[in-house]
Amino acid sequence: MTRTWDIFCSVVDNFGDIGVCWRLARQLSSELGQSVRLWVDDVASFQRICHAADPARASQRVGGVEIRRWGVPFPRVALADVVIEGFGARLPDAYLEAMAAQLPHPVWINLEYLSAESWVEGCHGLPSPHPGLPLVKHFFFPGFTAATGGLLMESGLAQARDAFQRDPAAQAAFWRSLGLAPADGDALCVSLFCYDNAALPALVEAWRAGATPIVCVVPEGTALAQLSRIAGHAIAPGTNVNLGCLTVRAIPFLELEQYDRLLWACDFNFVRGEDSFVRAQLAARPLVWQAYPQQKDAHLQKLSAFLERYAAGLDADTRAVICAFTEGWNRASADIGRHWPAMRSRRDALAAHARNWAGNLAAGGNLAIKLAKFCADRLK
Ligand code: TRH
Repeated sequence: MTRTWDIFCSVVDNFGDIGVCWRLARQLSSELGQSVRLWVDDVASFQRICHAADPARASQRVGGVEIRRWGVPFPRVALADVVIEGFGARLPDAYLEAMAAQLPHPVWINLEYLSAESWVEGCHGLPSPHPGLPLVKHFFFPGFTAATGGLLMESGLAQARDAFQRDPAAQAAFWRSLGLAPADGDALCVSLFCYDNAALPALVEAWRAGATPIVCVVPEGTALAQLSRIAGHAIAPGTNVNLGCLTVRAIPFLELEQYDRLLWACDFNFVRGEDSFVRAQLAARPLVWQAYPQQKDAHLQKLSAFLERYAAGLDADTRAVICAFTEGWNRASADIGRHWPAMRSRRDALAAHARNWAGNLAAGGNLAIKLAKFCADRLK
């Protein structure tokens, strides 16, 4: 049954929140036939991941979704059947009051951040009554097990990925679309998307002085700015820089679909936050995750919980290698370069594991489908 949905997204400082909200909006609309309106307070950031969006327009349709600029004052609009606040984005007061006045009340969901921690299973789906209004919000947690909300995965994704990864011509066409030649056969191709990381200079040094060539493809942003500082000069998107065995290929920030292809095309992907982290897992290639840094190092707990799940299926030696490297990366270890050769030499085991892991991700469920069912049950 077609329902109306309002998804509210506040772009804090990065791209993860809008990346997730946009993916969800698109899938609800294109695959589940829902009528979706996405309210975003920063359409310019949205345009970076979706070029069809026009920041100058307060209202537009993109890919079947109505995109509305979320400004102040908030306009009077018809309420949706389902209201999603992305990651605790605070709903406009007028909208909230209208929700309380309307019967039946819309279903109200807070879409939470992803975590592999076990407490998520106990909190997924819990109700939270509003302190002053006759409204109940439900917490919907993405996650890796059937007792959570699952992960965002559009249908046909694995088939599209496999077709691309089997097709050297499609990969060459992708590299050409970025103005690049495919990396030489014996070079290891790595994509780099990270927060400012004090471990990066040591890793670059290990790559530079390594025994085998490495091509590091870096979209414009924090990582490229840090690499520029390490190189001692600005590295512009569209240019290459050679540092010993390392070639840095700077590229523009890509649209979501292109970024997926980059993840599919590389041998190792360094990713961060939430959405690139999930996409790298779905890319079925080895990954190194940098968790979004939180106060009191809370992110390190998230990291351990993920590594515990992710590395469980690996042999003991490879498990030790991926855990040591990823922990070093997240703890900004100046010693990270020492761990790289082991990662490099475990490439085949890590690649086989990444394929298995990607194949098993569906076991936790498809987030858009689970969310639609969760809401439909409450709208009955
Ligand atoms: O941008 P992020 O650091 O987002 C973070 C996290 O979501 C974090 O949980 C949140 O609290 C914080 O923002 C405010 O990393 P993330 O989650 O990987 O999102 C990046 C998005 O950008 C993702 O949707 C992929 C997309 N992307 C592109 O579309 N093109 C690119 O070239 C790159 C590098 C990324």
